[in-house]
Amino acid sequence: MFFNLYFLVFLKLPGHFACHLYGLMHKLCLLPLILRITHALQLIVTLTSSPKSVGDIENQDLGLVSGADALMDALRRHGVDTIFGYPGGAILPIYDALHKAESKGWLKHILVRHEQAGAHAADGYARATGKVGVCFGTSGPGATNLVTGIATAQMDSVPMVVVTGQVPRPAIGTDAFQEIDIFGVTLPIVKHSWVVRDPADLASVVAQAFLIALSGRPGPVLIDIPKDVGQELFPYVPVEPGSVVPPGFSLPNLPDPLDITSALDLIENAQRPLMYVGGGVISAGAHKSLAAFVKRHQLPVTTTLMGKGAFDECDPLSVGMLGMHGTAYANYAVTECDLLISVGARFDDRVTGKLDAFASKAKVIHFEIDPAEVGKNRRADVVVLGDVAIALEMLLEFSKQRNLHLKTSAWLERIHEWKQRYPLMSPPKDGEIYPQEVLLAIRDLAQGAFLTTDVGQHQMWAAQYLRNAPRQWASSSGLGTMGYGMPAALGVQVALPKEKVICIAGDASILMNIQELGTIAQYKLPIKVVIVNNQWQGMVRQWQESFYEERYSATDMLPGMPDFMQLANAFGIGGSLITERENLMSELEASLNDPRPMLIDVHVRRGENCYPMVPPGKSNAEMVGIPSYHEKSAAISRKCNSCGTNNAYSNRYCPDCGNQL
Ligand SMILES: Cc1ncc(C[n+]2csc(CCOP(=O)(O)OP(=O)(O)O)c2C)c(N)n1
Ligand SMILES: [Mg+2]
Repeated sequence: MFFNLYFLVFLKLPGHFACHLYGLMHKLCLLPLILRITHALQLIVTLTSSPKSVGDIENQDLGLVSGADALMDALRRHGVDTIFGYPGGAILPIYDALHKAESKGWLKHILVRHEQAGAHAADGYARATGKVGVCFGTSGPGATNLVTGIATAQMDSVPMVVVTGQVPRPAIGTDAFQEIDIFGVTLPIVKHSWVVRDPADLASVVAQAFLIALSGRPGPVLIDIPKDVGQELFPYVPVEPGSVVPPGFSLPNLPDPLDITSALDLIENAQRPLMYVGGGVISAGAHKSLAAFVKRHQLPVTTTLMGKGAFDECDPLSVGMLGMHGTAYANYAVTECDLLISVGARFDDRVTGKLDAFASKAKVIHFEIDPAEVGKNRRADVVVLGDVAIALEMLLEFSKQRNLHLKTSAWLERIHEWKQRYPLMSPPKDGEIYPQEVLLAIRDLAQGAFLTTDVGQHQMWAAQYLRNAPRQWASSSGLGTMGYGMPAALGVQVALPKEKVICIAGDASILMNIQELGTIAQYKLPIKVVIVNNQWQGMVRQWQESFYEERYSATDMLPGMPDFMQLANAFGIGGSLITERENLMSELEASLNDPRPMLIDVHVRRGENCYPMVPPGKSNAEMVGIPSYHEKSAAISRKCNSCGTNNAYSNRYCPDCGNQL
């Protein structure tokens, strides 16, 4: 058993360096000693922490400061540059301090039009940057409006600090105006939470909040601050980031070399290994180590919806996304593999389908940071607990030392055949605009863009057809929150003003946070919102068609569908309506390149279904909606100029190397 090394993780050393250092210390038996010293140093820092100069607060010789001013100082010390929020009575003292902080240029506040959107914006900011997203809301309805955003972040392990105003301390428990026990309401959906009853605790709570939100498996934390705590003057003592270690808190252990060795034993003996990669690889910044390992050993890689971008989907080793709407070849690969190497993924039911049929021929290695995930859905033969970036570096180093040579070519050839036989559907080239075509057009026109999505068929098509780098994809995966896409895009664009940000929206989802067009207009955020408009709650309609004998209960969005162009106009942003196939490319190109915020409404074929699909309760191999081999083989006729493989004629992109045909 090994000990935590706070300093390695805090310093975020490059994985290979940490790995060597770790090995060396291990050899010299220095680990326990160093641990004790760092622990002691941390305690000393905590107790004697002398404030660094930030803004005016220190210049007042740490005289009396309001709780709200102390909060601003503490946030600033933790590198916060942007807060998304909405004010109200109980949070007024904090907004007053924010006003001062903003005028000094410490922080920027983005006024969203609904607290839920503020939480999603903070979430988008965090996913795109890897930093903690911060949002504010007032007590009562402001706080309850945040709940969906907090749950969305919790399900997808997104680091967030949520600050809510609360009624004054004497009023707590009296059913006071706008009193809600938001601490109680959110208990199951936060990583940790506090009600701050003494302003003197604020600095320490903020330090703990950031530490907890970011460390280990990231997640949202909540700080509930009664109004009078924000108002009270007290002798403020600033606390430096990372200098307060909450009771019972420990950073994840470093991966155990013995587990890495056991993992390599399994990998060495596998005939048909498959890497199964989730969002943990992105949040750990482990994508480079992953690529180095899989390329050296020629391992095929499938990614989850959260893991999209963790491995280059244009690489021949990629088999794309697996699961309910994954590629046929990923689902066949996971069905046939004899070793599944899971990295930062959690065997979610949308991935596994029928659990006992999932990778049923395979042994499992589980690289995981959160002990609670181990064995939760699928028993693993080898578990490597700890930071996956360090674990993958160790895996690579150990495999080099062992001179490991895997023979995966026959297995890769088999996967290659599946890719050729069962590529993703290619939309016809005439008639109505197919929704898939919209995504293919965006792929052509906006390479390198940051992408966010709403929830539904368009989300799955976006996952299937679009390509992105790590942190360039934000989609509510675990909770599946309609209305996530546009506010998340807003958060991404605020964080990265120079980047192209595109929200792929559904016509039903977009209406759930449509008011954010106002925020986009106010801050002139040049986001492009593309509505894949099938005038249905398409995904639910598909289920009704497939499993409820076409009884379309409450899913038709045509009645009451707004004129999105008039809406864009009313909010003062650009609009573009695309209804004809001939105009799709040219109008989309013009709109995506327009410097203004744009609402782009593309009318697509109404009843199109999203395939492949693993029906509920079925195994991944039982997916429906893939063309038969016979149909496909008749059409194989185009050679890819880049990698030379034969392709179905209708393919726009080579499923093998990702190049345009
Ligand atoms: C807040 C919320 N309510 C309900 C659902 C259930 N749901 C999942 S997809 C979907 C339809 C989405 O329709 P749209 O946004 O038009 O996307 P499409 O499937 O048509 O592409 C619904 C209602 C959900 N995921 N989130
Ligand atoms: Mg729709």
